Amino acid sequence: MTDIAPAISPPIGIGDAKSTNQSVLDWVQEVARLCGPENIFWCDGSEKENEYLRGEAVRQNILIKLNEEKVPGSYLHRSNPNDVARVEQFTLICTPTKEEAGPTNNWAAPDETYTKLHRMLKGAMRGRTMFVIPYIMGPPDSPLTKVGFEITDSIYVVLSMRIMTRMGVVATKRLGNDASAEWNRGVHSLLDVNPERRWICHFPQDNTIISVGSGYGGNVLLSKKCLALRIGSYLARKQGWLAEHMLILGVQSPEGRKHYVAAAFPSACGKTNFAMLIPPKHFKGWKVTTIGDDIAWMQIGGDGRLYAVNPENGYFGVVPGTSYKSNPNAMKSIEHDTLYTNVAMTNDGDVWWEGKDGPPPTHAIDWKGNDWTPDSKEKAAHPNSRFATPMRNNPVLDPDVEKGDGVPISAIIFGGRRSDTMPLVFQAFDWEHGVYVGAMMASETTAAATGAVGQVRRDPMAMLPFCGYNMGEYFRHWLRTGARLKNPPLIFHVNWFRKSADGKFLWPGFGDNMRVLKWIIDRAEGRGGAQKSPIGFLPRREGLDLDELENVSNAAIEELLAVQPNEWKKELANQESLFEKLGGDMPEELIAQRAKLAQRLG
Ligand code: OXD
Ligand code: MN
Repeated sequence: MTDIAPAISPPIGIGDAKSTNQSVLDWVQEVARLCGPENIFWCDGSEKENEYLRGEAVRQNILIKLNEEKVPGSYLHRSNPNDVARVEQFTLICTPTKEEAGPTNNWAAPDETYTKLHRMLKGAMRGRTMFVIPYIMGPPDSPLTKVGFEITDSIYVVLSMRIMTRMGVVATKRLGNDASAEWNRGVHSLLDVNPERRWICHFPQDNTIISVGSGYGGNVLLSKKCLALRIGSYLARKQGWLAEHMLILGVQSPEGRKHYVAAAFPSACGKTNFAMLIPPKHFKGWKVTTIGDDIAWMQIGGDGRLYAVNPENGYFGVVPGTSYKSNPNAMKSIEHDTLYTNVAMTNDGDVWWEGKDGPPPTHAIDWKGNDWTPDSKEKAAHPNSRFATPMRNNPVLDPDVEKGDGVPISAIIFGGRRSDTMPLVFQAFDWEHGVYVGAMMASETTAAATGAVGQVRRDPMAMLPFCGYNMGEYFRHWLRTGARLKNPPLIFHVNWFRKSADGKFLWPGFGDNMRVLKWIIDRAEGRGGAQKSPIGFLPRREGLDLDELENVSNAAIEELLAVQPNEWKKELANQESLFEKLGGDMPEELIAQRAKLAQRLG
């Protein structure tokens, strides 16, 4: 399968939705002059356009149409095997000074970087079509919503952006004709999909992104990690709101009381699963609904509470491990109208991956396009294979997902993948302590980014790869936001991944996480007991509803809730790496929080 394709020649009425905003026209012309495409395709986001582009993508061998009966309206894309994940080492924040990007980001000087990128882009789209994608992030009538334009030479990007964003006319309307209006400029070119010429560059001051040399979603759907998080976090600090790597879910009690929570977990740590959780049988009448599975934009409402919107329009989730057992709502969401990347295909044109329900097929074509059988040494689906599916496919989509003002957040949850140290759940004493807890988040790395898997790394608020400015300033922004909140959400930390001494997970996770969520909601309602510990408030065993929880012994629960002083002393020492890295950028408040924790641990 190929990523790079020759220019297409759309019929009249397709690809001609030229912008009427002069600043967009000028920019498109400038990029076209540089990249030299054969033609320019202005997207309008219509169904007619979508059909046409999907047809072209199949014809050009960029997509394979899957079995219409098994997975209606769905397609498979195979990326270049050298291009299967985000590339954090080639992701740059280009601010005028290195200090603005801060010590946790890769910094490069804007002028030099523009020059380098322009050199790479010169003539890069020769013989190709240059697509112009107008899109918005956020519900159409939200004050938080941002307009973006992405230029790309990849049909796969256009088709993915149509799922992941509100694209086309809705965006050109929102922007209007004001040439001075704020909008994000995104330029993407596959170049020759060469890891040596792969750069994902952000210019926060210019509200500009340039991504070259990759076709992988997280690097090239510029709406997502690039705009909604990296540029978004920069704008959020400037404009007084929060752009976070968080899912947003609604949880309703049998009596009809509803709460929303936002939760930050690092990539591939179960955000999508948590956002679509199905409560166990014992929780009859409880209902969990999804606002978003990856990104939250949050602002302070008139009542002093924090309100969140999901800027996205679809889910770009990790496929392997998804099953009717682990996440039935995700399975229902991806049964139709889904764009798959790097999964395996069965003989009858269905999709397959490790961890899917039922036995493996006796033969399939693996993610690289090779024959595969259960005896093959290689995985059939890449560990970071993905689905892109419209959020409207989700059977538990929250009815308020389009609410422009957002939904009120009762609790914020931080969490990582930790084999030890971190108990199942604890509550921070207050906002400032909660910011410290979030700032000290750590997690074992996953396949979502290139590099070693399974190593514990500090990932503050799950934003290490996504914070578009100095992390110390980001913590300060969080501290300041707390001071502005009359009714701040409570802050919690969870860990679904703690293991016993013999390496087995102590907690079943998935639907049973409802038991932890219930305690969190109880706390938010001012009910629900807790015991004070050195690290925060912990549930007492009887404070967690564990009825009908199978195969988890009392000893396991005790282990799950334990705070081991020796592990915590190690944790405190490990935190030093982040304090050292941030040096003078680390806010005083967090230095003091760490000292207080050390004191409490004795
Ligand atoms: C994602 C990621 O794709 O965090 O959401 O990598
Ligand atoms: Mn993510």
